Amino acid sequence: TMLYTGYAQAQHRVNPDEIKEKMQWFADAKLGIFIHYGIYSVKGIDESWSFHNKKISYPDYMNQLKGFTANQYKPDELAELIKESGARYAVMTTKHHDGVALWNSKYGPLNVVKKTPAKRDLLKPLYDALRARGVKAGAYFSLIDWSHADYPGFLKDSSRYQVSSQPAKWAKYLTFMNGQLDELAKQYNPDLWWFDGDWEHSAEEWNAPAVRQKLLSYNPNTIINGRLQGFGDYDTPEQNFPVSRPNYKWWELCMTINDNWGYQPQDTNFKTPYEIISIFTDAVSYGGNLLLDIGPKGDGSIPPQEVNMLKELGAWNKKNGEGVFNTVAGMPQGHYYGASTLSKDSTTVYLFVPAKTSAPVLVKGLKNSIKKISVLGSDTPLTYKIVGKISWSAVPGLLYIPIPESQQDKYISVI
Ligand code: JFZ
Repeated sequence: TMLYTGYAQAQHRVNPDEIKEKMQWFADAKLGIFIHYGIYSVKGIDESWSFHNKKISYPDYMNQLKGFTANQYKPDELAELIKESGARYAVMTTKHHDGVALWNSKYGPLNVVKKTPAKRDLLKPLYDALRARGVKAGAYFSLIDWSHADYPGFLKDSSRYQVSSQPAKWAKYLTFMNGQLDELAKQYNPDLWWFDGDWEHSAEEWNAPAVRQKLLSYNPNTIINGRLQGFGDYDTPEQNFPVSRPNYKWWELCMTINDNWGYQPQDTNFKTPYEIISIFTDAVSYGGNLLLDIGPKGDGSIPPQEVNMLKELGAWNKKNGEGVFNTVAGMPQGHYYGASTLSKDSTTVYLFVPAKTSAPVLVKGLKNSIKKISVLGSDTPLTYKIVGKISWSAVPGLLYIPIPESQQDKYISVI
């Protein structure tokens, strides 16, 4: 029996050396906000999966189109909230597995402009508002489209066909899908593409290398997530937190604030700010990013608990962000029993210390001399003690740092 879980690292078919430059903003960004917004938020049910899993009939699911007003959808306020959280990029669901596009696609009738009372493009104003604030704009796009007549149907339906048995039908689907990708690329020029649903078909069936090439031809600096059957730029260990440092250079943990991606009123299992900040700093200490999800209500307003979470995160980042943004992964395990990061020039170590820590923090195996130890947000230097230093040896000894409670953060202090 295993006492621990890992996560399966995706196969990577892109040479990291060739994408290093364009990946720099992503490596420095650390925090992104994921937005799952779609007609599923009208009834507050599972995005797409509810009809796929037959919890609701397909017609009843699509009836939500009629109730999708987006009349409280305020892209400027949303972008402001995202900016305030400290996030440097946001990823918006342009189309989920249900096939409902959030822009006025000329490919097929199923979009919120043509089919809902919202009657307008929901992407453009958000992307503009984000960019106006220096926040990168990402597009989530589901490769799967369970509403399209040429797609091999719902997973559980007997109508599902094999691509190899109906190549012409599949080719029609790919034309449609690529048409939508062209529209998104031309109209919004995403800084990042967040593909989803690649598991239903192989790289060959998706034509994944061609999709990648096409998007890069529109924008050579665009970043593509890992869910393109290995033809993406970074890894995505969803919900499962990696217990050791992933060996692919760039990765992003995506996570919900409660237990669902989209808005669901009965789900009140919200993580606490402490939990989110510890997950966030843990990810950063392993060299990764956190993509934290919010699910606007059907009318577009953001649930108050999520607004509050983003504000708490923002306040924490304002005070402690020096230890997070533009840093690199911290010390290998064994030096310190917790998360740490390093400044890019390797002159500063940042230690993350949970609130109300009464025992002195212990750091082992430091090589360099110490200039100063302090808590972010406080000017008073901390006193510390070196134990076990042998005068004639290069072994640096143990460093003990007591942290007065008066100087501690209410969630996680950065030393
Ligand atoms: C997918 C979607 O099906 C889901 O609705 C949501 O949009 C989420 C962000 O992405 O779900 C997944 C995809 C991959 C894993 C788990 C759920 N995974 O790799 O563990």
